[in-house]
Amino acid sequence: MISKLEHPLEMLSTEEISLAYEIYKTSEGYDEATHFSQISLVEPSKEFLKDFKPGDPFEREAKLIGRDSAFDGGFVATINLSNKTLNVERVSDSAQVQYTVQDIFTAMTLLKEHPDYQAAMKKRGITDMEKVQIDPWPAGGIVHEKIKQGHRALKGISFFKEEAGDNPYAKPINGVIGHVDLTLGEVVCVEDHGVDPIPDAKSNYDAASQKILRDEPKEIKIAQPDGVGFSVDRNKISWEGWDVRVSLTPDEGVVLHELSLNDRPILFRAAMSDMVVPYGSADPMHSWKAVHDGTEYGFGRLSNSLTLGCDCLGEIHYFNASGISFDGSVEVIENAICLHEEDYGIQWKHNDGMGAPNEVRRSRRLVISSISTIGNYDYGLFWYLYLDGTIEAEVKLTGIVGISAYNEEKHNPNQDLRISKELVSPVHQHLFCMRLDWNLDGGNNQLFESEIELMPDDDNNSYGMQFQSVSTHLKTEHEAKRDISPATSRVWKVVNPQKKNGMGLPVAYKLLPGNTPKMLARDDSPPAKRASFGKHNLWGTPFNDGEYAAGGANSVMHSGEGGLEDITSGDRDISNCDLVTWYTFGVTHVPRPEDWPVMPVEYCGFHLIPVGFFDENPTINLPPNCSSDKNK
Ligand SMILES: [Cu+2]
Repeated sequence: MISKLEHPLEMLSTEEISLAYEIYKTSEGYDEATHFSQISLVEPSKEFLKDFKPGDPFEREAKLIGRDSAFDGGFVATINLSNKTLNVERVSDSAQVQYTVQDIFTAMTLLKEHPDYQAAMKKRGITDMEKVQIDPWPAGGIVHEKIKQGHRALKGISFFKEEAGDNPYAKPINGVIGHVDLTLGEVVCVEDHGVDPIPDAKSNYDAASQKILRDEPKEIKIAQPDGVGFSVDRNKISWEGWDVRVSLTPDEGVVLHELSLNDRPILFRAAMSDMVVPYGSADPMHSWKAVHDGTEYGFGRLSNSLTLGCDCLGEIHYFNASGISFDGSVEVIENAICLHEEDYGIQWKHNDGMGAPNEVRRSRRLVISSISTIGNYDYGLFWYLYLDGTIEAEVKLTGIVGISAYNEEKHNPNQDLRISKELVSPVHQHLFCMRLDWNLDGGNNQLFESEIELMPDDDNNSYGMQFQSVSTHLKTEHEAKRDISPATSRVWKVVNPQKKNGMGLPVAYKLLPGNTPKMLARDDSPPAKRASFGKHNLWGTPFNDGEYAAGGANSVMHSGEGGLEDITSGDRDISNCDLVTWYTFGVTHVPRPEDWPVMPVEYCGFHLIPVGFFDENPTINLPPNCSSDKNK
């Protein structure tokens, strides 16, 4: 019996996940080797959702993904939870479904039991396998010669963990890479690039391991004695005119649905489609790395249970999210999404010295966030909604950088940066691709590029100091492949040509890029093929159901077909359409000593800002109370 749901975009409940598993167990393909990667809601069509009214009937469907004993890429089952039917599609052997937790443990166990691996450890003085931590990494992209086409694989690198609780990354075991064929259930090769000494220093990051702790800082208390400013109805949030529905999907993490302001739609759906972390080092422990953390391991699937006062501070509302474990049991991530309000300094101010009033208003923002831990790295995904109509997406990068024991003869100091006396960390990038499905003020949208150009020298511009803002309509998918240009103040505008503001001009939102690279690897390199979304910062496509995956569906062992480069290969018309923009942003990480033993948060992201969406400053009507007024 499924509890009553009120909206078709509510997250899958634990009961629905159990039911999906029960239905799948009756399918022909289900066997003793069946392991699940993930489960997600099949979201109803855009038309259905746009017409949906409270009380309308709706069906629920789940997509259940996993692998079994068949020698292909696994299965994708669509399960109708309302009428209990299912449809199973097999993934061809050119790709594999997402890694399961079982895959990870299988790789660790097989390697530790393998004589070649044990011999490689012994060469380094390690005989106690309990003290070895193996990190399995995706084996796609640069596939080892012993892994056959159509096989699922992982590459294991190792760390020496002297005592339980130690930071294993302080003691990387250089040289050894174990290749595990998960389809065969075998170790097919243990590469050994030579022995380097294992570092001595421990470099633990917990408080008890620090020689001196700072004095406890004075408490900052965030209290909202009158209650919070937002309201939550199941997974719908309302705040200061904003309405948005949130969910957490296994690949994307937090998803914003049907985002509107003052009942004017802005985004139909916004989510992180994929991400990639290409490494730039020649060190054999890293030279092959370009993991799609979001889709190979699951950005949402690996979300943390957030803690009050630590992960999130203030008056918090949490949303739980549920998924499936490899064995079919339900996994609940308690407090997976954090919702709260933050004071954000001043919204606007003017101090008039000539008799007009002195006025200042405070800003605040609504924060919707989650944090995912993928191996050594931790990523926060933060969405902020502001009082002035601004939407901000921010990724917070923290956790522990990739590591090798320093070897002066082997390491190029410009590729492998010294972060401690004994350790180097390779240069690498983190590139995130945010898919923004627009519904700006309802109806079709257009995409423009705006930037600044100098006016020509003439009698009107004799000092050569005049410039103007010029806009170019990006009419096709190829025209919309664009890169940032901070020197010309380049932004992109999404426009609704049918909806005019009080000046008779079409309403718009601009995408304001942050400082961001694009992919540095050569265009025909394995990472660039697999993560083609990294080749440009901006992409635009006409909405087409099924086009969600910037790196192609089922990215494990995949060479990249079906990603954004393929999606846009037909150069479709986007001149006036149901517009989707894809924005790739991130950081090129040149590790520094301050990143060790754990990285202080580094930030990247972008803003979406109204441009003529309103007729005046939409916060002019904020009441003038300052917090000190309340204390009088
Ligand atoms: Cu990094």
